[in-house]
Formats: sequence, structure tokens, C-alpha cells
Amino acid sequence: MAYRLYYWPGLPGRGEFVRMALEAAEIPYSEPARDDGVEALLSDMEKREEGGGFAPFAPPYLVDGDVAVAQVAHILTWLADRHGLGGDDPQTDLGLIQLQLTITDIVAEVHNVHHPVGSGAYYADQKDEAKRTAAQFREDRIPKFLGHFERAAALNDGPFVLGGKWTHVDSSLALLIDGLHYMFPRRMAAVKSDYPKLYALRDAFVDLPAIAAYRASDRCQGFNEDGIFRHYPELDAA
Ligand SMILES: N[C@@H](CCC(=O)N[C@@H](CS)C(=O)NCC(=O)O)C(=O)O
Repeated sequence: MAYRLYYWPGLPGRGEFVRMALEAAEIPYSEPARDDGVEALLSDMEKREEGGGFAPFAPPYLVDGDVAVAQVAHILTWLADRHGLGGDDPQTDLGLIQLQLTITDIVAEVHNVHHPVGSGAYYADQKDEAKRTAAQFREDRIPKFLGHFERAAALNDGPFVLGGKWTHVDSSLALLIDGLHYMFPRRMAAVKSDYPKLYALRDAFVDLPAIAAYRASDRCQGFNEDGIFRHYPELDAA
């Protein structure tokens, strides 16, 4: 039975981290909310919440038969285990999971840039705070996180973290780089040359035939201002 990926329709969002790995590995999946509308997600979540098991707190979550797994990093390491998208030994897998969780951290900070006061409030009502948060994120957090990921990308001979084989960390790093470029085009253009290994990793990943085909398909949604990576020009600067 093919996996079912549950996520909000109409935005790439955190669901895209899961799609990237599924698409690159050519693992079949369906998306009920994309095909049948948001009600398919809401009713499934409600059913799980009332069902007495370990219900997902929020999408994305991936379903295979009776098993449903939420949390992007958890989903990806589950897929890695089942489909060989990790390393060849436990120590390497621990390192990859650590990196994936660090990607979870920066994604949370990215969301916090445009919603520094609260997720429940409109961006328009927290623009001043967002400007202050964005300045700090651009100046301090982007170099700190990307410097860390650059060192990971340089661990082997490239282009990927483990060398020639891509893993769930590479698919997430490639999406992270593209998302940050969409959100902060001026800042990312200014710092790009500081991270040659990371950009080589990103380029090698998007050049994978399965990812090139995905990006050319109508399954691939562009970034937009409903997702995690949002382009608000007033939050960007070199
Ligand atoms: N840490 C979780 C975050 C999940 C999450 O925040 N999902 C968002 C959409 S991207 C959501 O629907 N949140 C609803 C909420 O927090 O109430 C993950 O990485 O999957």
C-alpha cells in the first residue's frame, strides 16, 4: 500500500521536506488533502485524535496502513530506516538525525521571523517585531546555521554529506537553501560564496533525475506567503 501524506493543501510548507525525500527516492505516495480538499486532512486528524492512539499534533504526518507518524524529522528518519535513506552504521545515523533535528530548529526560527509575536496573529499585526527578528536572523542566525551545515557538507568528498550517496539530510538541506533564497534573496546572494559545499550539495540534489522531474511536475508547488518560507521584501537586506 502506498504512503499517504497528510498536509495542508495549497502550500509547500513543512510537507515539502517529506515530499523531497519521497520524490528523490521514487517512493509512491498520495496526498488526500491535495486531491480531495482540506476536509480530508481535518476529518482524518479528528478521527485520530478521538481514536485513543498516539494522534499527530499537527501535519505533516505520513500514514502507512495502521501506522501514522508525525514530526518532519521523525517521518524522515522512519523513511530512512525503511528505504535506506540514511547511513550504513548507527554512529553515522545518529549524526544524520542530529543534523535533521538542527534543520527542524532553523525551520522553527524561520517561521518565527514572520510570526515573532504569535502564530495565531496575522503577519500584518506583527510587522515591526518581524523586522527586528528578521534583522537578527539574517545577521546572526543564517551564518551560524549555514556555517554548521557547510562543515557537515565538507565531511566527505561531496557532493552530499556522506559523499556520493544522498540521504534525508541532503534532501532537507537542499530545500532549506532554496527556501532561504526565496525568503531572503538579497541576504542569500550576499552570503552564498561563504558556503560552496552546501551550494554544491543543493545543486547535486536538484540535479537528481527524480527531483528534476518532480520540480517540472504539477505536484511541485512554488513557495508562497502561506508557507514557512515567505518573501516579504521589507524583511530582507544584504
Ligand atoms: N515540529 C513539527 C511542526 C509541525 C507544525 O508546526 N505544523 C504546522 C504546519 S507547517 C501546523 O499545522 N501547525 C498547527 C499548530 O501548531 O497548531 C514538525 O516538524 O513537523
